[in-house]
Amino acid sequence: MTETTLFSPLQMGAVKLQHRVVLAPLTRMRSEQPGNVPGALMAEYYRQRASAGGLLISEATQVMPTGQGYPHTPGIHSDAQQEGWRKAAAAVHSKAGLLYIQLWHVGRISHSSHQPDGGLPQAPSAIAASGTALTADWKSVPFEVPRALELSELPGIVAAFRAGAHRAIAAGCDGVEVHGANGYLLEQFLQSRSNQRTDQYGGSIENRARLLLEVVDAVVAEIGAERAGIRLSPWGVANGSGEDDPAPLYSYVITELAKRKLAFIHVIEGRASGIGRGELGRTDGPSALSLARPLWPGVLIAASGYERDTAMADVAEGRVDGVAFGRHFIANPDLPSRLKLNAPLNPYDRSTFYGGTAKGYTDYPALETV
Ligand code: 8OZ
Repeated sequence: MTETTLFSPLQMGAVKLQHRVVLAPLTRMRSEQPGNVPGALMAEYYRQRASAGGLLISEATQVMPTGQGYPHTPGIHSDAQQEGWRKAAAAVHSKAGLLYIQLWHVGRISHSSHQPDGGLPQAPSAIAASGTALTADWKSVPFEVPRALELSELPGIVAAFRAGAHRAIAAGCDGVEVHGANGYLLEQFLQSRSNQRTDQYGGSIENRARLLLEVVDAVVAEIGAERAGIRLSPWGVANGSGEDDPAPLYSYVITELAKRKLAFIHVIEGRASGIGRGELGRTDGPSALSLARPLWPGVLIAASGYERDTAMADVAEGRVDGVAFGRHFIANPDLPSRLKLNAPLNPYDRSTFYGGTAKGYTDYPALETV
């Protein structure tokens, strides 16, 4: 039997990947205004990063206006946004790549300036996140105390994720990833620090996992499990998230997800907790991969500060099936071939990660032009 490597093909639900180098979902805040519409610049960014049989997971994309938490993040709830994603998907397909849309609701990580009615962000409970929100006019301000969602509002949120999945496929995208990580709404429900509800969506692990599983079931009913994945960050600390003992909670969640036969689970390893905010590199924490592997028989993708050698080793040793790269993929549009060739990587410029223009977005050179 030939050894499985980072460059071996992989059947993942409905699609066959030709290698295992995945574009991680990366917030870049460059959608067109007004309307948070993916434009030609975004299509070009994804086109540059596409490769034959290579999986690209889109930046987090709000499924409803109240689910937005940052300026200029794209949505997938309007016809114009769907049309924008159609152009991005076509651009990726022109290079035989695959585009999955990450479906997102930020919950309490919003600010009233993003809310359509100027009201408070919504969350499981009226508990503010620690840290600062980024307002619609790009100012950092302390998080507001969110409004606890009424029980009667939850079906609307589930329906918005379902509608987002429908629009993603209607736009020609290949699948979706439900954002269940990094302190956003679905994780706020999962974790007891942000969920103090006393109804059937709070308290026990089963209750806290209910909304996330309802969202997954709705997405699966809409587009099929073979086109749906989910991202989780069991030991993450982003956006004030956290669970005192994540293992029992996430063991339950992953066991339930296994029954649903999703195309993939995508975990953020604890060593990159707080990813997007800095250069964390701890290696002493518990491993989401070790937790998930025995409970999850399907495709497992991981992200967090991977380099070529660690990615190659984790795949070769069977710890993971695919590896998502963020910062290196920002700076290297042709990352899969660079890794295959063991070519040098362009350095990334953190100052252009969020917002702005083509600078630091579509102007990183590919290998031929270096
Ligand atoms: C960095 C900045 C803004 C949003 C995440 C969607 O952490 C994000 C995000 C990252 O999942």
